[in-house]
Amino acid sequence: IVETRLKLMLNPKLLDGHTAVTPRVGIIMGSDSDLPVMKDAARILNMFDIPNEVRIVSAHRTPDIMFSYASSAGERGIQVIIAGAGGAAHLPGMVAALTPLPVIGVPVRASSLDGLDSLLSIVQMPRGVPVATVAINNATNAGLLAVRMLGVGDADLQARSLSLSLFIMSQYLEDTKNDVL
Ligand code: RP5
Repeated sequence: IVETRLKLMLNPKLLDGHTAVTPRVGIIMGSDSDLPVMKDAARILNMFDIPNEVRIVSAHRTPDIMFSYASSAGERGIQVIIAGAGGAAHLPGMVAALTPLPVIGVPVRASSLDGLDSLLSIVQMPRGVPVATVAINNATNAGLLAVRMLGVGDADLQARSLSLSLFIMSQYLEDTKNDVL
């Protein structure tokens, strides 16, 4: 595990789906243990061919990297940041304090408190530093919200993102049909 973590930190591009294109969305997370949850955001963006990058950036373990990532993201062409973290989940809020870009926070269920700690750490931001918080472990919604942000002024992207939302909801209704009958 340690070797994999080191490899990802030294070669962050190993995580990317689109390496040749300028990413429009940055998907960051406090640990590679958040990846199984956070990959859903990348999956949604990839469905729309929206270039994205995935990085491990920890507010606590690598504060310098977090600072330079957040303060340079806009200059590099990033338009939306999706930040996931668990436990004392300070990453989305600290990033939002360093960039004018919209930040979407994903509370990751990582500890014995079942994700409530992550949710409260991310959602209870002070006035003036906005973070759009999605449900615990719901990186799919973070991806969809990023698509909707990028879709402002882009009717085609708006129509496609609505279709995908409707499709996901219809799947959910299908999956839960037996629970209500
Ligand atoms: C947070 O602590 C991370 O975002 C992760 O959700 C949690 C546990 O991290 P690891 O100990 O698995 O690296 O900073």
